[in-house]
Amino acid sequence: MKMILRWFPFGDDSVTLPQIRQIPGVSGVATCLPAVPVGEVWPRETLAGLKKEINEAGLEMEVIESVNIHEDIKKGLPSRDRYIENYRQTLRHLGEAGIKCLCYNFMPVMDWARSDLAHPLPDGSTVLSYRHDQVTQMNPARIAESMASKARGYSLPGWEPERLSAMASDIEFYKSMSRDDYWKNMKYFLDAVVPVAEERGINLAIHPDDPPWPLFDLPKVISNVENIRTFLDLNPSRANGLTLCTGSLGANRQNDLPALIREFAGRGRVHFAHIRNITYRGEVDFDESAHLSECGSLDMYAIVRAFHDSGFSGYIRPDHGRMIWGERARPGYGLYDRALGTEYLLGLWEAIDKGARPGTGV
Ligand code: DNO
Repeated sequence: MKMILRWFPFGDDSVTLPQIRQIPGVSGVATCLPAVPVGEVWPRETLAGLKKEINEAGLEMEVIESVNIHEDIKKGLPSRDRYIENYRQTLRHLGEAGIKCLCYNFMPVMDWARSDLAHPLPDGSTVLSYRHDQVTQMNPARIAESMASKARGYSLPGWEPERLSAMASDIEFYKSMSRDDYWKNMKYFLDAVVPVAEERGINLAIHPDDPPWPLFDLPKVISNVENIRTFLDLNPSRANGLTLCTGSLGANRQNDLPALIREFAGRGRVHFAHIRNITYRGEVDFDESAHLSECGSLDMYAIVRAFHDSGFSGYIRPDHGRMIWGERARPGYGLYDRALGTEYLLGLWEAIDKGARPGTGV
């Protein structure tokens, strides 16, 4: 297992590489090239320059989060082949840059959604929160506006400005598409990119839908044990795997996270873990919370233990943290609470690991 932190390059992050280097137990970062328009090839020179910068700071660049997928691929339009070819070329460049794991998502129109990016908690911190009625009462453009207004000037991953203008018409488009066709488009994409990923030694790790239920009637397909099984069977290669995000999948109370982890990590199909806690505020409402079990509704010990017992050897990152101690950062991605979360997760891991090996435990 390797512990990493998400980091945004080219000055679009309040957190610096030297700061990340000082978090005990963190070996590298998950990063991206935010300036490349969705669908275009990621240039090998830019990747090489970024790798050099990260390596010189004493950290590894083995994970990318994310190379977003052009909407034409999800829609199955004839133009998809050009974008898929670009994706294949990007994978080759990522391989040359030493990337081992690529996190991406196949959510239509929008990535994650929240109703508030600075919801106050009783301890004086703020967190991302989700109130289903508020989200569904807004149209996507209003959600985007409201999220951007609380983003403190940082870009919001997955809410790139170029996607926003087409949102309303894209939502209309998907109304006429069956779930079956959506799966077919996913398989078409996977069958084209998985062989290149295999050849370049990259594990693909799809991120679950966040929240894990349909919004605006859009198809949502990576949200529970059944549809994840279906997804993995679309292309049986080990390189076709998952980012197991406990906060996303955990938002649906029906999802038994430890069981899910044991099944999919046990099959060697989880390559990346996003570990965070949430507090249920209703059937489909939640606040994000500090990582500690007692701060939220998820049992973090059971989660980390399920990863450990499954022989998980991929990457883990603490996921969104609270905004604490007066920090001003991209919502969810400050330094302080993610550093606290990292140490807590590493502490759980060490205790479980030593307990599991006779003679080294308590
Ligand atoms: C939100 C993140 C997502 C994730 C993408 C992967 O904070 O978890 O934006 O990076 O879904 O493509």
